Amino acid sequence: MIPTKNKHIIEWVDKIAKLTKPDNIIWIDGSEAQLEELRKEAMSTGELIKLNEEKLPNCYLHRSALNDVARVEDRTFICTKNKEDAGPTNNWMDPNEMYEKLHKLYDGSMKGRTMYVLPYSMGVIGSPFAKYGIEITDSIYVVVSMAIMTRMSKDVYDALGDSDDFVKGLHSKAQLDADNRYIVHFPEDNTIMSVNSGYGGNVLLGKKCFALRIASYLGRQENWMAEHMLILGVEFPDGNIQYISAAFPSACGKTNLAMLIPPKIYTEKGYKVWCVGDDIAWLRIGEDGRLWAINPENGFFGVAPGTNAKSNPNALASTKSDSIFTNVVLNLDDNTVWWEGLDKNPPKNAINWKGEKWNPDDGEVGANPNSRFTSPAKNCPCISKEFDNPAGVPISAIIFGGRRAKTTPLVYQSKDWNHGVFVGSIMCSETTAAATGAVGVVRRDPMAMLPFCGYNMADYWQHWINMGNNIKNPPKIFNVNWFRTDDEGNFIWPGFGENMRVLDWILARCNDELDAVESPIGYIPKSDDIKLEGSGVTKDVLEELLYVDKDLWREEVANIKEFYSQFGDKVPDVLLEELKELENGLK
Ligand code: GTP
Ligand code: SPV
Ligand code: MN
Repeated sequence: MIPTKNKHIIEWVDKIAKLTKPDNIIWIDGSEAQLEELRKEAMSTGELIKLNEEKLPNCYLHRSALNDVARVEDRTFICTKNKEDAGPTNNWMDPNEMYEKLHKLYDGSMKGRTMYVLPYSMGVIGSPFAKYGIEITDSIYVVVSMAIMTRMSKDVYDALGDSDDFVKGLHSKAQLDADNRYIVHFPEDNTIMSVNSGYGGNVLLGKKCFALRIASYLGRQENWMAEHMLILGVEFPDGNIQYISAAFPSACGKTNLAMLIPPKIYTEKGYKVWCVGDDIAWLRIGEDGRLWAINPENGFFGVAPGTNAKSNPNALASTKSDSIFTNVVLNLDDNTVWWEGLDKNPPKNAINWKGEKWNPDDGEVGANPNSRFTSPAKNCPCISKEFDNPAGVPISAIIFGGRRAKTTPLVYQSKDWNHGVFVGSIMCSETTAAATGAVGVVRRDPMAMLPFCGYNMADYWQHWINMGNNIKNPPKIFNVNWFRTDDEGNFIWPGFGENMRVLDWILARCNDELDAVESPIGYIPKSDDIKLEGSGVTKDVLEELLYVDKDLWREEVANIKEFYSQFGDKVPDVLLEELKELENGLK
């Protein structure tokens, strides 16, 4: 039975069914009974492998195709009528041409398969922040993952009523043909089309495709922001909680920071950190003139390698039930999972992410470097009590950050909002396994949104500036870098829980409790103001971490000019002035 009378949904599903020609259509209602039936079916085909019910209740392993393990940025498109609206950093094709091309790929792509229609909400259903989506897919993995990652429920139909204000997402695995893999956004039509992939970021359409690419486009029109940001709350000993959001590129530490456990010198005093979100923030100006944020997601799609009881115990705990693991090692002895960096005891009797017998002594990794866990946010021991608050949380500080061996200091503060936008616009980071292509290449990744901005990046900067003009009490903006290395390539800063020491300084600055040193790039901490007790970091090392090398920054300026130049005269004047000021300061 069709669970909605919304004619926009019914007509669209009908049209897609005629195109893709499934044997069968199942309308997903979000009920546990229906999900359990689908999991059973997926187990019978090997799409899901049931794990040890005692150790990992209701957990499953999934392996994606060998050539399909990460986002495909070179095959991701923003199709607006005008090419300029997509901008020089997005792939673009004329929408009509793209629709035609895609229709050929979807034609009959679900023959012999079942088509699932799933209603979901990004944000709490009914909240002023919430946006709704319908995803059509031929993958059970997508259905059961979306059930964790979003608020997937037939209640969305009630919330929508007769409205056509929902994002249409069409996904078909088709033949998983890498040469015809496309992840396409039509922001002017509220439509996403994904074909020939089965990997998370390409197919869980509520996440990057909707909550960032389409949502950033909507945010510009509706005066809000969709950002690649974690959200966390720092609770002070007196019980007061202040919230921070932070944008780091993929696999650069958002999940880890969002769930950090502070060092002893803080926990002893009663400090705690609460996680509101680990990947995406939607931000709106509140009636009180502050910026308020929600996490539109309902789960974590986290990087497995490196996650362990020491680096991120909260993430690890989140994976202990009701989770799906993708492309990790299967331990055949007890039917559990393993990945590099989990512990020092790789299983001897095991299957690697490729589905082959694997011996840890052979020198090859067992888990894919971009292997992931999909876990309900509710599982996280430090999930914020505001997680489901439809109003969100007020943001005191915004942090930008990247993976940078040199140049960028451990932390610095921008001079004001516009300078903060400049700091975000010049973000630079090494590429990681989260996307296909070379790893470790330094590239500009403004606001960690290079692969996720659904329109012209220069217009996006202008939108940030416009937002700032309308926020009476804006967050302070900072930049961090946990990844400075010594000459041997070792990380100098201990990172993870120790990052609390930097958050402490950041909030002290927000609360006007500390002075700072002015430098050409912004305010740098006085080295006495970062608490080092128990960190193993000496004051000398801290000073090295905070050092601004003017020669390197002069090279940086030259590179920023080149980066900006591709946007022509669209680069906001405000940013050009900030760039000039930086250049002058370095003379
Ligand atoms: P996406 O889910 O791809 O958006 O990634 P993310 O930004 O959430 O990154 P995540 O927290 O999963 O961390 C990615 C990798 O960086 C993991 O291997 C972590 O162990 C490592 N990492 C995270 N925080 C730190 C840190 O403070 N220092 C160091 N050295 N490594 C870190
Ligand atoms: C990222 O790559 O930033 C992720 C994982 O968070 S994915 O959902 O694949 O985009
Ligand atoms: Mn991410």
